[in-house]
Amino acid sequence: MTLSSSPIDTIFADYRDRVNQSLDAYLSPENITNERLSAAMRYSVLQGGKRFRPVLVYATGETLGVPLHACDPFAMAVELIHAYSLVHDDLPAMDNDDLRRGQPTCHKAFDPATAILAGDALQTLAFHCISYAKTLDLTQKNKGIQLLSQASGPAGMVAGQMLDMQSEQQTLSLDKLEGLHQCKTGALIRASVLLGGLAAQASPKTLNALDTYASAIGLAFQIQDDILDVVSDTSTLGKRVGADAAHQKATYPQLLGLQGARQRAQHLINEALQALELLPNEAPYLRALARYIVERLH
Ligand code: GRG
Repeated sequence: MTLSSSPIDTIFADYRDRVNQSLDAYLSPENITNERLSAAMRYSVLQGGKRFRPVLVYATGETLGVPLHACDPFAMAVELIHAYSLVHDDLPAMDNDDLRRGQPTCHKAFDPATAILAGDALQTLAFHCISYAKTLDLTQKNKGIQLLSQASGPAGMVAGQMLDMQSEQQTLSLDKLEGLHQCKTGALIRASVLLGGLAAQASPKTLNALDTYASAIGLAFQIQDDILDVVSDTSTLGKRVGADAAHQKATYPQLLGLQGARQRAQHLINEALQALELLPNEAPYLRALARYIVERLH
């Protein structure tokens, strides 16, 4: 892979193909005996998606010189958690969305009860896939499970989702909105980078730098998502068509204006790029991913 000549989608196509193949095999109908559950799980994971979180795992691992196969279980696990969160987030009791990635949401294509169970099963498999990994030692498995459960559970994504629901129809302060998004979106993005560091058995100094990088890009990702919701018709079509009018949420553009939100995202990306200076090499893939966050159009 060369960075100078390729757009970001091409650069990271290898990583995306790799995780797609692993997920396809892992979710093979032979491994999941209930046909309807298997179909709903495969539908929710294998139909599109940028694979941004697995790409972060691989890019971090490769930056630190670890073979990609050592990153596979973590790359799969973060995507499984992400997929579960989207299935549950789309449910009538939450965001009540009809479309996801341009297709009917899982509860529309199947039914809400099946979507709940598919999400539950995807979440369980994320931890299963780390604990059974042949490429990780016991310490890596244990730390990986700790990192992922913290990021996705009541100290991370689930708490963020709860705060998000509680904040509907309210004007939040910027501090509160950032705290909410650090949990809801940022925690899993941060964990993806740190899991790449764990696969590479990175030093505490390197993990610290990765943490600063990852926390900054996690928040910038959400700010850009809010910006895209305002400026891009396709983003709106993909995510908000079925959303209930009552589910109006605070966003960065609302609080800071479009220009202010863009500036905040760029500031965070600069902070992330600066943190990478502490790594043992120039980390071109991680730099490219940070820039991609504020340049992406979907
Ligand atoms: C249900 C516990 C629970 C949590 C849900 C992440 C989340 C929490 C909800 C998603 C709501 C949302 C659209 C947030 C904006 C940022 C975000 C996570 C966008 C979707 O991620 P992408 O852009 O999606 O990586 P793809 O489709 O590319 O995988």
